[in-house]
Amino acid sequence: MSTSLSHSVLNLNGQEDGRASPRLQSWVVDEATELRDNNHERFMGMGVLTAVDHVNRTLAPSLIGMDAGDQRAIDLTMIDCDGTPNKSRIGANAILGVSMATARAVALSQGIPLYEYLKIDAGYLMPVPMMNVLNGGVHAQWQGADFQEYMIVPFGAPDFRTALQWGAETYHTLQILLKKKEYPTAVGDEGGFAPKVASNEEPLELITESIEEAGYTPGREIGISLDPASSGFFSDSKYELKREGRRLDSNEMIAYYRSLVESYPIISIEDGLAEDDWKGWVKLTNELGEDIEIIGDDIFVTSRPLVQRGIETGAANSVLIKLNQIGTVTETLSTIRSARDAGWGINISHRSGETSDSFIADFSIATSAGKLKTGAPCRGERVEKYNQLLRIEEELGSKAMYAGRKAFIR
Ligand code: 2PG
Ligand code: MG
Repeated sequence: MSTSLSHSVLNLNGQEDGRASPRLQSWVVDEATELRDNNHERFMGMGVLTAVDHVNRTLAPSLIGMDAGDQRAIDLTMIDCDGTPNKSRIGANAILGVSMATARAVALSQGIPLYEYLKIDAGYLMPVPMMNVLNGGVHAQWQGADFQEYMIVPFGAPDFRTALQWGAETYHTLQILLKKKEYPTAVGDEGGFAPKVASNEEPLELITESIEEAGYTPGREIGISLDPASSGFFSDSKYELKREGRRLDSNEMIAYYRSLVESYPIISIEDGLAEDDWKGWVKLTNELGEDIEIIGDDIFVTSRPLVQRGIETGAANSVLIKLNQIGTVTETLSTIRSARDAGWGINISHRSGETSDSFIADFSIATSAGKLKTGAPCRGERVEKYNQLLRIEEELGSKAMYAGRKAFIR
């Protein structure tokens, strides 16, 4: 019989014996460091030979001989080897690579799927795809909307494959609509279109129209999720909406979001306020948290203590989970557990810079997250995650359950 990861996951979260690892508890601070060579002779400084060297010369000697099935011990050993709060010495890219490869290797050696090996509870919940069909902000070189991501969320579909179909149809309907309006349909970093819209509201109109045009009901079958990534346009305590020629404070931003939520089928807003604007987040959650999910990405950076602070202060009701923000599988699971215990929503996420690795597709099922944000149905590195979910759903057959609307806590 295959073993699963559950025992070590429970331990790492301190749920069984009531104690969290002090080593895990003490790590807070910033996003984990992605170590680059900084040698401008190669790849404009972005090479990773140092990180690779750390895998071979520092991590390997410490890990060889350990039980690969004890993910927690493997990850804690690497955390100790690094010795910094944000993995800046060895590099989170080195550490996470080993952490994920370890899980994959054990799954392979046991002859079980990765999602099965990583599974932390019963059942197989297929995630609702959150598909970023219109890109703005830095992902569109600040040429389009100020808001970074406009996602369609086909939660009303009966299963994942149908959800993907609805999403792909809506995406291509949007393309036709943009062409009609003489917008270029070149895509941004996450495969969504990146038109030079006149306001941050215009994409919402375009997307709602596309959902209807594709034959679906906005708000009942397909919702909209926003990631304004507002830290990117926050300065001197103001949110600068260049596209609209306005500078708003937190309260005005919240009022703006309220008006958008009342006019469009928005079901969640991620990073509606900046990562340093904690007071604003509490107000935002008080104001809108009963109606929609208020998701924290930059503010929590997948760090358990920061999520804990968010829970205690009521700064959000949902968290975005990115493995490479924190740097090990163990710590990521620990953060998920804390958020889930507090009744928060869980959103597993890709990065704008991605590879075709599909670990997060399996991970979303293993953690019963119910939602996976991984871009438009376009560009190989995004589509591969969706393809992996199709394969898994097919393999699971009647055991697969589509998370649908209940993936959303609101
Ligand atoms: C985000 C992500 C992914 P990035 O802000 O949520 O969509 O983007 O990887 O650029 O942080
Ligand atoms: Mg984000």
